[in-house]
Amino acid sequence: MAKAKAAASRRLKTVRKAAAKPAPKSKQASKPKTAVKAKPPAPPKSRTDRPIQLYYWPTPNGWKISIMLEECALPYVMVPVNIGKGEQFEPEFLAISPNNRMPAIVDPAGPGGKPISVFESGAILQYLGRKTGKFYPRDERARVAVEEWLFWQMAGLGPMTGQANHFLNYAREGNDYARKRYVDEVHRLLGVMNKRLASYDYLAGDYSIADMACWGWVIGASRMHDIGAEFPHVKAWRDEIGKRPAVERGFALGRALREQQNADPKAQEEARRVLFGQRART
Ligand SMILES: N[C@@H](CCC(=O)N[C@@H](CS)C(=O)NCC(=O)O)C(=O)O
Repeated sequence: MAKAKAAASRRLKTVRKAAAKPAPKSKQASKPKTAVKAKPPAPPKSRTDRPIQLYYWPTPNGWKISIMLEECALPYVMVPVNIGKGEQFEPEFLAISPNNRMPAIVDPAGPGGKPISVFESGAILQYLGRKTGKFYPRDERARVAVEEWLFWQMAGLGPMTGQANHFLNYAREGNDYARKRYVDEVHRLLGVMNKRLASYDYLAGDYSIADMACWGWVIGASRMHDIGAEFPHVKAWRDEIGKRPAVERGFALGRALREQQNADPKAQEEARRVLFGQRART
């Protein structure tokens, strides 16, 4: 894992160097003064030569992007960011994700063929959707529908389920009010989703980045509420999406890393110290 990270960090440095110093045009155009035997031009690099780097840990926010990359069959390499060990605070990572949160990506073949980094899972999904033309329609009405449900996830379902999980699993003592507030809010949101899915197969009509954004969070919310009994349309949607081969692969990415950490009480203790009680760092 450390090796993969070091290699990715080297790649990132190279990528930045290339981005910072484009070859001057005059140099690109210059011709050798003396006649030399012309070499055949190098073949154009295939997309697999320049995979997207996915900075990732297996959580609902990370799965959104591994699922989208799998759905689009985009070549990528996963760079583990062990958030339980504080790797999200490493300067190399903060340079691409200043909020010290994963996921983030570096696409060496960004706009104009130059590298670009993107943080925030919603922005990454939109970027990949625009790049590939998949799961993010161009038609304005269809796009607005996707964005409504994408932002609904980013501002509602994700944060509320995250808070509910915190108070259910990590801060039980004396927090009845907070626990009820967030668990209720997740219940309300599942109700909104259930109504929508009673009339539509997917949140925005067709399967889209909005569904990919919500799916992992519904997996988490399913541990809080009996969705089979109360929200049958959400359950049917969850189960159907879960059977998609790309979703299975994206969901499985890095699972062993997390299981390893969960099985180690010392690592869990360290993760709590790193993840909870964060304040601004100078
Ligand atoms: N709004 C961000 C949230 C990302 C986020 O909260 N990631 C968590 C894991 S799910 C993380 O990196 N936590 C590290 C930390 O708390 O220091 C996004 O959607 O990308």
